[in-house]
Amino acid sequence: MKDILIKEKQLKTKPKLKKPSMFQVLLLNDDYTTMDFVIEVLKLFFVKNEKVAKEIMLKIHNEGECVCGIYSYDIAQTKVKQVIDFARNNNQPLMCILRKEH
Ligand code: TYC
Repeated sequence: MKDILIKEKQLKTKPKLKKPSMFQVLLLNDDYTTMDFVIEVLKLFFVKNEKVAKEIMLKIHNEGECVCGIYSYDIAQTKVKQVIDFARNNNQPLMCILRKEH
């Protein structure tokens, strides 16, 4: 009995360490943002080289969206804000969203 009680206590006090959720940052296609602008965004905010940036831009253009990076919540949220601010300051309607990974 004593053993069982000790086991229960150990179970109850066992630290529950959950891995932090990760968040995908996606760019969405639209009809107006220029291809060159999207390539620039991918180089500036997602650290892609010219070749990879062009491939990702074309994937978004053809398929509607693409995951451009995966980060913890705070960094993902900051990326979304930085990209949207940069796009609006340059009169581009580009959309950037965050999606929780499962
Ligand atoms: N579809 C745009 C065009 O034809 C290009 C584009 C690509 C826009 C990717 C947004 O996330 C985007 N000019």
